[in-house]
Amino acid sequence: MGIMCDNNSNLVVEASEIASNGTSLYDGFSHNFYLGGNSATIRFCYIHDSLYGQNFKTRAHYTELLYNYIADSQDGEVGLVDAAEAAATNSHAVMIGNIVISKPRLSGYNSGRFIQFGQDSGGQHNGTLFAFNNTFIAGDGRIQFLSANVTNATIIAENNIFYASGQLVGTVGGGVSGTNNWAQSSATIPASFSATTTGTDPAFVNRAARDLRLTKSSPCRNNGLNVLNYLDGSGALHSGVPMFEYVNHQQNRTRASDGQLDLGAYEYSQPIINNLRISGGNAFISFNAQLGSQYDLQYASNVLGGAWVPVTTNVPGSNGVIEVTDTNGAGFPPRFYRIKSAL
Ligand SMILES: [Ca+2]
Repeated sequence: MGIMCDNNSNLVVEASEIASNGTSLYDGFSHNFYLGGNSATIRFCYIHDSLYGQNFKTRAHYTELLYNYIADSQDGEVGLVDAAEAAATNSHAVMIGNIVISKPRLSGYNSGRFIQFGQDSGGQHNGTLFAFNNTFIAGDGRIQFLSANVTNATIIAENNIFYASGQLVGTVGGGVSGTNNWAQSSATIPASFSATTTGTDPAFVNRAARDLRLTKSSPCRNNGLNVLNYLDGSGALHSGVPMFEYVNHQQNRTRASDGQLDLGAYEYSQPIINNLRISGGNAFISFNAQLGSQYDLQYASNVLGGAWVPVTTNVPGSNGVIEVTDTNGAGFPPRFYRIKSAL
């Protein structure tokens, strides 16, 4: 087992890597997380490669999974199941801004389980899983992304991306509904899902390398609901609008905002020049960059019809502010700058 606790309350685990736990001696029963009790918040964590079980499993009353990267379990990515605590009213869970990826699992293990909300020991689960702005990637088409499997367990999915399996829903329990999600054209879209965007490709930066940020042409841009609400374990209403993004690994950044939420765990944002300063004869231009992109700084003497000329090209991005020098740039008549991103 990785982290196990059967009676936690207000547990917070953040910015941690929990990986490669489990033993064949407890095949299917040893997990990276196995919690129970009242409540837990897991955020900015890298939870992966549960060897013989699930990546995250809990029997607690209330669970928050926020901006985590959960990947490559052998038997299920997220299991939110039953115990006496989950039979109480308001036994909710919320997942915001997570990247969840499964691998093709070995024979003998659960090939379809991705996110299960309900029970596995015959008890009740009285609540709703609220899943907002997550990016879900299946290891193969056997995956059933969302399953609720007891009468009073329901799931509400909004602003998510479902990719690489057409089975958005497995068992429906008390009902699995959604709106403003992205799915492949070949997916089976339940009647309980509305405003689903479908297509062939969400246009990630690099799907094979698991860089699941959106490119400029992504159909997932600006299709999200801007108002998202969930209930906590006491039944209080909160905004579920994503405020952060997971950064590989165990880091985070503020999610950009352009007034219209994109689908999935990442908001597309164009680089914006945020400072220009002069020192000696040189000009220094700063902008917010992201790892994995490349940037060109260009100038023009006249923005109306003037030619844009590169100052420097292929500046590798890093997460944070980059400052580029235009040597002797202060010595010219009016000079205008722009940043061009490769993505
Ligand atoms: Ca947007």
